[in-house]
Amino acid sequence: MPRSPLARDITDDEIRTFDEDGVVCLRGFFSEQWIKDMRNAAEDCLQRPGDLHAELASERGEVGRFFHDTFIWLRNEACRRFVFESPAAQIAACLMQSQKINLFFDQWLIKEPGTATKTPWHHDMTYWPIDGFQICTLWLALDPVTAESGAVEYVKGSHRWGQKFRPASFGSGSQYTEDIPEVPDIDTMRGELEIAQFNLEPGDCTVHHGLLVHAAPGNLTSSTRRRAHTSRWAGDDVTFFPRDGLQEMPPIPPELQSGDPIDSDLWPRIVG
Ligand SMILES: O=C(O)CCC(=O)C(=O)O
Repeated sequence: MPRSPLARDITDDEIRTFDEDGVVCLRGFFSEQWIKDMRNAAEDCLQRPGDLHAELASERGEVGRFFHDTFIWLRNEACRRFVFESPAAQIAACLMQSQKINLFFDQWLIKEPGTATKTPWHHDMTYWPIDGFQICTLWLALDPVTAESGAVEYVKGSHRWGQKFRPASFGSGSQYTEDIPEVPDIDTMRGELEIAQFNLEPGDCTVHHGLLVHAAPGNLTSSTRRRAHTSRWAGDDVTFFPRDGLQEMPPIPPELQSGDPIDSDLWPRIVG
């Protein structure tokens, strides 16, 4: 399938920022047409959620709606086109300096106005049955995003702490059982850390590393929706690493063995 060319080259500065800080904000790479198509896809999925969706505010007994769903590309045509044809995979390849890129999965993280639910401090890698360092998430804003409406906060440089933390549940689940330390109490450490948070316009995105510690406030006081589509991308060094007590996923292709590259129908190669 044809992929949209990048609106401009990713600069050396942006590659360095992603490498050193673990997060970079990129503006203007996604056209108005992508925003329109993905907004329509969001409405479709909010009305017809998939088997892996969750209503996280309700699960926590909190006000508002925090909608989460994953592997949407498998059933929604616009999301399928987005992961195969939008600039997202190419951006991931450039930032991670990777020859090949596999889609790991895509996800909605939608916080409607009046939602109290915060996203807990966590990093992504330990939720997933993979190993390696070249893994990132592209978080695409479909609405204007501010601290008030739930802009994600990122602890700069935490992807290089050399530590893996036990996943924190976004809802009421308790499936995360891996015997590794919990994320430290970042809120009490704010004075010692550098924390990045970006105001975004629709079509802007952030790209963060799979080991970067991050969290997000609720969307309690703004009157703006916070519809985000995330796509998770794996590079050259990522291999299959199954463990117990991880994020729920569709059935994993039986041919994959621990230590294999993840190329498969579930995790298709998009670049390279
Ligand atoms: O959007 C959020 O609330 C959290 C984002 C996040 O955890 C992620 O993209 O990995």
